[in-house]
Amino acid sequence: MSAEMTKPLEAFTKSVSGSSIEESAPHAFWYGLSELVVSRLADNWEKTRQHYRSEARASYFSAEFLMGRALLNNLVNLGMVDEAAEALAQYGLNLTDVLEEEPDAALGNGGLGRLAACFLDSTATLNLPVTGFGILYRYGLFKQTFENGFQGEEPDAWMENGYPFVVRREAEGRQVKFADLVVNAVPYDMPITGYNTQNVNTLRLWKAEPLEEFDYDAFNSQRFTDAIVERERVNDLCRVLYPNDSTYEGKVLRVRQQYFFVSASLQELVDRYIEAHGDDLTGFGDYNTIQLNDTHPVLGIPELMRLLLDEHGMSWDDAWKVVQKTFAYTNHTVLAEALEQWEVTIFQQIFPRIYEICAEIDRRFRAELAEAGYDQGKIEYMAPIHGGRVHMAWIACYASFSINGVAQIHSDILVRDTLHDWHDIWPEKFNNKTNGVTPRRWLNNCNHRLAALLTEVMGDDSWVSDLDKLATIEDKGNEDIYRRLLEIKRENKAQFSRWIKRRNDIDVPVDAMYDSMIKRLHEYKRQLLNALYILDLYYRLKDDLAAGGERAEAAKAVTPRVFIFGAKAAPGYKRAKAIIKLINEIARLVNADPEMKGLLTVVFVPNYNVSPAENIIPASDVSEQISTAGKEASGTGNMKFMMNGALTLGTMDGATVEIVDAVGEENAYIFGAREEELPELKRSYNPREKYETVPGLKRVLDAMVDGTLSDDDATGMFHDLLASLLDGTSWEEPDVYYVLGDFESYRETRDRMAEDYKDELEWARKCWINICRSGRFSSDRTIAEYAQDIWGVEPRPIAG
Ligand code: GPW
Repeated sequence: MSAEMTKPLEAFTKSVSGSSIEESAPHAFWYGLSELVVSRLADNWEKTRQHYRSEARASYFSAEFLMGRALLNNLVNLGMVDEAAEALAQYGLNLTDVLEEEPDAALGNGGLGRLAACFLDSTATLNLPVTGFGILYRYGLFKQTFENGFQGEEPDAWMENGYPFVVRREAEGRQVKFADLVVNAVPYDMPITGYNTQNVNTLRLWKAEPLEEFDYDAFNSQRFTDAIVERERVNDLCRVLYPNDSTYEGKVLRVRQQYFFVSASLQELVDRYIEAHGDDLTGFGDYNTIQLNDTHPVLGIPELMRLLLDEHGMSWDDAWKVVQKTFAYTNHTVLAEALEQWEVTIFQQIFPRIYEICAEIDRRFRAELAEAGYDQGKIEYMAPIHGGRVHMAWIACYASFSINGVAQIHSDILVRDTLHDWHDIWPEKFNNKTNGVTPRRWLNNCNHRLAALLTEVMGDDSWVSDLDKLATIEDKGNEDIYRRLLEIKRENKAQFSRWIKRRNDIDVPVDAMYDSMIKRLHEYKRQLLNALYILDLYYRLKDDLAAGGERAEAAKAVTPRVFIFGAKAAPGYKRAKAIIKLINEIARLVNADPEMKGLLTVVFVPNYNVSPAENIIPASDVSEQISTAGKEASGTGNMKFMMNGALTLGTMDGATVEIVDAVGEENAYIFGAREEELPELKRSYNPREKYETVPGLKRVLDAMVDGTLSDDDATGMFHDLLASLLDGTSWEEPDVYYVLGDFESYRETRDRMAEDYKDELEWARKCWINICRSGRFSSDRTIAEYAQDIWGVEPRPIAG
């Protein structure tokens, strides 16, 4: 252990005052260690910044970066884990406890934000000149609580007690101007380290601050409260992450946030270009690609036009050429409710110049299409501005040179349906980039037992930065390895069980099949289908036990199951909240039944986030990926489970299609209607008939409203849920997501899966195949494709 390590730690413990050393020690050590880590990477960070300065680069613009914790990942990347553990041991602390002190940086909602975080990790590991740009929200995604089974929300003031992994860069601030407000944009940089590489990339998060702490004129002229109000208006800008996943909310504050961070980022990119290449900006797009993470940063398009036209005197035609060389757009959903459309009046009020530019883009678009002979109806539909709204996706499609979906099936649906008019005109823009996840966080760091086994079998740890290498050890699978896999899974379950006991005082048995569904709560993801199965299984087991004899014996011999849920509902999404309450009620019913003890356990992990996922995934046997086919653009949790040796129970949707392609249908459990079958199936679909005729369905659906499961009367939320399945509403057909349509197929497949689990060696063999074939789902593969096909950037290692 080096003296260098102990010194800062000592300094930090000594600086703790007011509270007993035992209580404050883990947090103080977390803080001290984190500061030490940042100081150790500072030189390479600065070197990397300089090294990237004048060459081609890519910028990843995203309103969300769901980073999770930073310390362990950085300790691993800097080779400091043993050193840190030894130093802490001297003070009677263990590293795990210290790591648990770190708050999750939850500056994102779900898959889209987590994807951005995995991508940054890969850019550093691949030494690629890529920078992330986003917003430093003061409050991340809300903290979820359960009160009598209902979701409650609390603010997540994640930085309030200090956060060493962002560095304020005062001198690099910019101003962002709105019609009614001018604000300072101050960058806070987060270092992004890679595995086995020296490069340290940057995530730049902008914070809005008042131009001066106080408006002293207002202050001095006794308008004290005005001065405060103005200051708070500025602080409001970055105060909170909007908690909607895959739905847009047309709030002025949200559009301000979007403009704020893209304007600051673009000003910087333009200035940096001028520093390196002079003030003729016609070549800007040769050196810069900006990847738009969905439509949230699409205001960057008119903003770059504004900078080129108004601040740098370029002509429209030249400026537009630059824009069309610069932007690339990633679409992450085909759900209509997610497509951002802003009221024209909002734009006119808060940035009239941006509105003017959008109107000119719209005018030229219409002229261009009319010239090419398109009919007025089509032009009107595709126009950037129509029906009193600005359509962000249409601006993105028009201005970008690349448009990509996030899994093959999703990209195919974009071409065929969602964006088919654009594809007709500009087919060359379209491409697919199947998502990936970083194997550092999602295997090496969160599942060290499995990581050690893989390294042992391979003879080195090269798989950590080249996951395709796992394919080379597939044929080393044998009984010994399968037994060790089973033992690792068991230890991970024991660890999960201790973690959830400590965190939420929930008891979970270790010897059971762990079946997990962790993702945002959405009707299309169909947590409700999962819940209906569990309730149906419960009733079947109860019947069998009551029947006695052979039936009871068979019931006692079923595979013991632990059903794990983790999910946040958007605070305004009533049906999603009803489903959370329903699952909690089913959990209460099942867990309280003495006959079910050890057989069925239902756990809803509160406040699901990145670090809970790191505990759940390595312990899981079954990965629930059960969205209505065609609705989940990709999914990324599916890949994390696969890497950790869980088998997929899923529909043919998103990247699950490609997982099945990789492992073969015999090494996954696939059920339900296919995307291409659904339109026909739905034409003659009658959910009431399913309710009447599918054995068991009536019983579980009735339980929602006959008092068996209670929504505590006041709300009638379970009645609404049931009605959404059976009756629909004036604006929606019944059971839009085909929950009852897929129920039988789901039940049959899930029952079979539980039976198959009993043959543990055969099960483990399937797990091994899943692990060894997960290489293509590394975000390193995805990022290499973005770099090659879209960004035109090459690795630029600072060393060697
Ligand atoms: F609606 N996704 C998300 F497309 O997490 F913008 N939040 C979002 O707001 C959107 C998409 C948006 C998810 C997709 O639902 C998921 O299928 C995909 O794997 C993920 O983005 C990353 O591409």
